[in-house]
Formats: sequence, structure tokens, C-alpha cells
Amino acid sequence: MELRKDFLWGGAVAANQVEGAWNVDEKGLSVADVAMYRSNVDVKNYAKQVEINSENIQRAIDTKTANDYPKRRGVDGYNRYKEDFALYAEMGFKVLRLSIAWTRLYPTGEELEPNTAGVKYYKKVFAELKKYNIEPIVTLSHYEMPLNLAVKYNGWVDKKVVDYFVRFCKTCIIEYPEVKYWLTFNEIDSVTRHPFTSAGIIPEKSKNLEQDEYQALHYQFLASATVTKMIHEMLPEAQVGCMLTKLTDYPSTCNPEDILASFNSNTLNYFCADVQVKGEYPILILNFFKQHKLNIKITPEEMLIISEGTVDFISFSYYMSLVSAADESSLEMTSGNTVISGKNPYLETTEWGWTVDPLGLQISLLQLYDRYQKPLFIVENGIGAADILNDDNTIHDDYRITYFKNHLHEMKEAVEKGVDLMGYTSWGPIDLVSAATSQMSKRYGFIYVDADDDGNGTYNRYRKDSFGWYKHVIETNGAEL
Ligand code: BGP
Repeated sequence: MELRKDFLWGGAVAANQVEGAWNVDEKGLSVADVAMYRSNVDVKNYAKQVEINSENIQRAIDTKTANDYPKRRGVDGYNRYKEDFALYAEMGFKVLRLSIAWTRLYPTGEELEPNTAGVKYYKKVFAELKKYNIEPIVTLSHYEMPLNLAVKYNGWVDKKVVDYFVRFCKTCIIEYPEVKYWLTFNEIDSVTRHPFTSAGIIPEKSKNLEQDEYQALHYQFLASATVTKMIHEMLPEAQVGCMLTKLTDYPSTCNPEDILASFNSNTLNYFCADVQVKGEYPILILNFFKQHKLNIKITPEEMLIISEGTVDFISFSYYMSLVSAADESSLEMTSGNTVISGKNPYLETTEWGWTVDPLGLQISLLQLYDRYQKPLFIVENGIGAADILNDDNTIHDDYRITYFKNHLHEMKEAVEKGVDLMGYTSWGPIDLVSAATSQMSKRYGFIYVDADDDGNGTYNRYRKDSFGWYKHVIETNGAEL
């Protein structure tokens, strides 16, 4: 089986990682604007340790420049989007996944009417994409909650936030009816890994953090289903997807104890898709709540909405696989994508320690399709590397070409075996500010951006070697890798 004729090739970005212009045109502060993640962060406790407390947030609010917070500068995408879209068009993109920054439309999240400048900005963005027939895939929430809602309500722990989010989404649906593909929450499962950026939870405000994380997740499910229903009613042609971090877990040995540990890890990883695809909580998760003495408020009325707002397709990010053992101390540990896991002796890691596992992509696709029989969409995949810009403005990133070649090969194998795959968008087709580390030097793009970790540079764009390679892949609809 070949890839669909209308296979959706493209790339994926998030507003907070490319736009910059953090305080322009009435934009409010978002959680991303104050997150100070650094590369030396202990991933084991990620946001829970990483200086996310009231004092730190206040300091960030008081800081009026972008210097200390590279994300506030992004890659100047707010001003340079036309140039960037022309480059995407040159590569032959059919789609661009991007997010609409909640704080451009509702600076504090609580306004009754949207900010006109913000609404206008994305109209220009979509019109520009239209020129090239590039379809937008819109993520409604990509770690971009208004900071005000985090500070005032401890984020998604409070049900009020559901209404604020739905109001924002309704505006998006009314203002941008041309959008055919919508994703509600980026990596929705990440609430339990980095509760601040994912759900606006300030850990010191939580009496029981685990309880709050799962409560927040429940309200995100509710909001997602409400918005999914709304899109289905208001834009009958449009499709809505959930978005997961696919973290396929392998047992460290064939000892049944290790198999069980790995099964448990996979069960937790499937949990969000189970809710968003099937419209109900899996029994194993309800028991997990009991065992962990979590008392999550879930009403029958909310479950009705969740059951009525199931998604049309499953999208996911794929960067790595994990290894579990019953006795964690038997494992050498590694970290990546805010996850800590056993190191897999059969696999290499990137410069940032992320396990590289192309076959794991095939396995993930097969497992997801086998479990849900829903169309799948790979909406993030890529390698963060410290590229070198040569004097003649070339960038020889053969390692990136190898990475993509291997992953796309496995993707095609899965399709060959019958998986229904809608498309593939690489993460960061242009270099952007890293979500976890706030670094520029961790580069994902086919397009190089001349900026460093402190925000210095010309911000000029240069084509890397991988640029021409990806263009050819798209031209041949993946036949030639
Ligand atoms: C995913 C996020 C993205 C992106 C990517 C790479 O988890 O959805 O926003 O950033 O990971 O991560 P990083 O930027 O930390 O290398």
C-alpha cells in the first residue's frame, strides 16, 4: 500500500516557540512567557522543581524585556511569517501545523470580547497560507494558557477555566472557518509531567499535586469534548484530533515482572486517547485513581459531553521509546521529552540524550491503529541537534537526513501493513526555541535561523542540506527517501 495520494506532508510549530512579540498588539503573558526551563534541569522532577513558584513568576512578570526569556523573542515569526511560509511552500508543504496563541485573542483569558489586533493577526496568517494552498492544522492549546488563569485559579484545576477556553475556541471557530483540521490540546498527557506549562498548575499551590494534575486533565477532556462538538456543529467539513505524546514502552527483560511494569507504563500512555477516542474512562485508570487515593470529581453530565465529543482522528508526537523494569534500580536511566526512562542498550541517543528509535515509530503506529482503528496523524517528529552554520551559509545536517529517512521508512512500513495514516508534519521545520530548555541551539529545522541562546543574531534564514532532501521526499510522495 502506498501513502494516500492526498497525504498531508508538512511541518509543525507552536506560537510560543516561533512568534516572539510577546507583548505586542495587546498580547497578554502566557505560561510559556515565564517558564524558565534550562538545559541542566533535572528532568525527573521537571516543572515541579524548575523554579516555578510564585516568586519566580512575579520576577518574570516584572521583567519587561525579552532578554532573559528567549521564548519572548521566538524566531521573530510574528514579523517574518511571510518569508517562512514562502520557504515552506518551496519545500512543497501541503499543511502547516501551528497554534493560535490564546493570549493574543484573550490576554488574561477572562475578557468577554476578543482582542481585535490578535484576531486580525491570524487572519493575515491564514490568508498568507492560502496563497500557497497550504492548509493550516490549528492546535488550540500548545502550552499557552494565559498566565492570569494560572495565577488566579491554579490553571485547569478549576472548572471555570473550561468556560474561558471554550470562549476562546468559539472565537477561533467563528473567525477562522476556513480551518479544516483542529487539534485541541497538544500532548494532553503531559499534564502529569510538566503541570505548569501544560495545565497552568503552580505546584506550591497544590495540597495534593497528583490529585490536581488528574483533575486538571479531566477538565481538559471536558473542554476538548465541548470544543470538538462545537466544531462538528459549526464546521461540518472540519475534522478534530486529539494529540498525544506517544511513548511506547518496552520491558527491560522477558521477566513477567518487567512485562507488567511496561504494560502499566503503556496503559498510562494510552489513557488520554482512550478517553478522547472512546468517550469513557478505562476501568484500569479508574482503579489507578482508587489505588492512589485520588478523588477526581467526575460527574455523569460531564461524562455525557465527553462521550458526545469524541475525536475524528488521533494525532501524536513521536520522538523516542521507553524502557521499564519492575526494579528501576536495575536500569541505567536516561531522560528526554520531560520523561525519565531506562536506557535501551540497543539504541543510540541524540546530543540531548533522547533515544532514537525509528522502528519504535512503526510499532507505535501499529499499536495505535490496532487499538483504535481511527485515522492516525504524525504531527511531531524530528531531531534536536547543534547545527553548524558555515562561512558560506551552508549547514550540512546529514544526521538529520538519516534520522528522517529511517523514521519515514518505518512509517511507510506501517502503512504497508494497513495503518490508515493521514499525514506527517516534522517538528520545527524551521529552528525554534526549545520547549523544555528554552535554547535556540537545540535545532530541529530544515531552515536555520541565525540566533543564539541569548537571542543575539541576525535572525536571517538559511536552507540546510535537509531542506532540499525533504522537498524531494514530498515531491515523490515519500517514494524516494
Ligand atoms: C514536544 C512539544 C513541542 C516541542 C518538542 C521538542 O513535547 O510538543 O512543543 O518543543 O516536544 O521538545 P524540545 O523543544 O524540548 O526539544
